[in-house]
Amino acid sequence: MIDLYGMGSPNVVKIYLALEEMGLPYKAIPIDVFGGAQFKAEFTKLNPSAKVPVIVDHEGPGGRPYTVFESGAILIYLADKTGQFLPRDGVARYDALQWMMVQMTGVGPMFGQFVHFTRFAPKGNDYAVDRYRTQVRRVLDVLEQRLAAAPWLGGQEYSIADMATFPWARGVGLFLGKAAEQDYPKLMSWVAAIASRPAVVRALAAVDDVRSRTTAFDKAAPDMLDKIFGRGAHAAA
Ligand SMILES: N[C@@H](CCC(=O)N[C@@H](CS)C(=O)NCC(=O)O)C(=O)O
Repeated sequence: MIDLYGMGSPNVVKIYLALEEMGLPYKAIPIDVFGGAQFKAEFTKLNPSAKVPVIVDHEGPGGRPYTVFESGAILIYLADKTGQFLPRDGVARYDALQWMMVQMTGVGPMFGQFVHFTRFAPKGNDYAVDRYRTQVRRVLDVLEQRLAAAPWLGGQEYSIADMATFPWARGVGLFLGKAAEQDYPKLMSWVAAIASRPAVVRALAAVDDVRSRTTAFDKAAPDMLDKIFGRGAHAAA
């Protein structure tokens, strides 16, 4: 049994996708991030960086419980544990890993900052909004070109690179406006193909459930948002 600590954010959605695709039994343990649960000692014992997702695999290496944090590390761990969705060796393994790293270092951070500055920053911060919109567009162009050359990000097979990237890519219309989807036809058909997988349908239903059990971002207390975003009384000197 695997415990999944999380809420409904894209980094956590990746892990729901992997657990459902791999057929691993798991228990979802809601962490109320917008209520500040990630800062409690019982959680930082699991992840000193105070972020979700985290998994605890009760049948880890050597048959002992093992804790993994960082969504990319969790995806590799689960793929290696089950022998699924990441080739064991050869160039196919590194193709999938490098495309997964494009998500970890490009798609996730750039979308994350774009959403932060459009949704949470005081109005008028045009420099940051323009910078991160441009970076989001740049990395989406890279994905579009990749998917013109190969059916899946890693190449010929659906892999953890696709699972990592789907949670933000499906939000292109939501975050950039519906018309933006027309700029990425290959990416949008890839999103549709993934969304129709039975494991993905199950995963997204489980995500809806955890969302209903955690505080929504627009219901967070103002001081908690300041703490999470490191601003106001919580800004570093
Ligand atoms: N690089 C980390 C990022 C994790 C992350 O940023 N998690 C967010 C939710 S998506 C979080 O827990 N935020 C709480 C906070 O910043 O206090 C990963 O890929 O797992």
